[in-house]
Amino acid sequence: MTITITAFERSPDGGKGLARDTRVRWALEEVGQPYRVRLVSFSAMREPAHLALHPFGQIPTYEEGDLVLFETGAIVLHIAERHPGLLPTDANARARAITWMFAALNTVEPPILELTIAKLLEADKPWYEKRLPLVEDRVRSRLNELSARLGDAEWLDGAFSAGDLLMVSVLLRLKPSGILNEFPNLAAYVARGEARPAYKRAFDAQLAVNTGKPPAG
Ligand code: GTB
Repeated sequence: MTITITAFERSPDGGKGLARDTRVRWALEEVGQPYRVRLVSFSAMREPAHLALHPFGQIPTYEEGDLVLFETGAIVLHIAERHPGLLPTDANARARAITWMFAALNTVEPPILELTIAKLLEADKPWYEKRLPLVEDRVRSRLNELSARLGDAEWLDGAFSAGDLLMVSVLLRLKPSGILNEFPNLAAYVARGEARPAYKRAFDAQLAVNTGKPPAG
């Protein structure tokens, strides 16, 4: 059955792979499932046709026959449950990998998002300079804990899983801040994720949309 996802017609990051369709593309590339991409403009996202797919008028969405999904975490979990490659077969290891998916989205991403939003929307506010170090320290505190848990392991719990896919995706948002480099094992972990052929294919595909140039190779 054909899989169709939605992505920004023009991503605000110009193709740095930070919009959440990259996470879904990456998951589909990891499991080797072909997919189509329907590009949507900001105005089309508010239209009834898109709101029928996504109640909050956002991307990404996922369509497969009669099934329509929104929320990146749910989409990646669906892909991982339907196709081998992103979740272990052992029940306990599978449950732990899913735990890492939730940890990435519910525990690690919120302070990172707060930092992104502060830099994007609050830089002209009188209290910005005073607040920024507090927000950055909340990120550092989470990274410190994550770094301690990862140690010198390659991935969070055994083989690469959907938990790593989401954790790497979340940490990638920190690259421009330089904070990631304060944690060499996390920086290396992110680099390992970015080096995966499936990630490269996903990244190149979303970059091609945003630059108008076809993916290399
Ligand atoms: N919880 C939802 C999910 O995980 O799927 C959140 C989805 C979401 O935030 N979608 C964003 C969106 O559609 C795009 S990814 N925004 C438009 C709107 O809400 O009207 C967030 C995003 C956008 C842009 C960048 N960037 O340019 O760097 C990074 C991340």
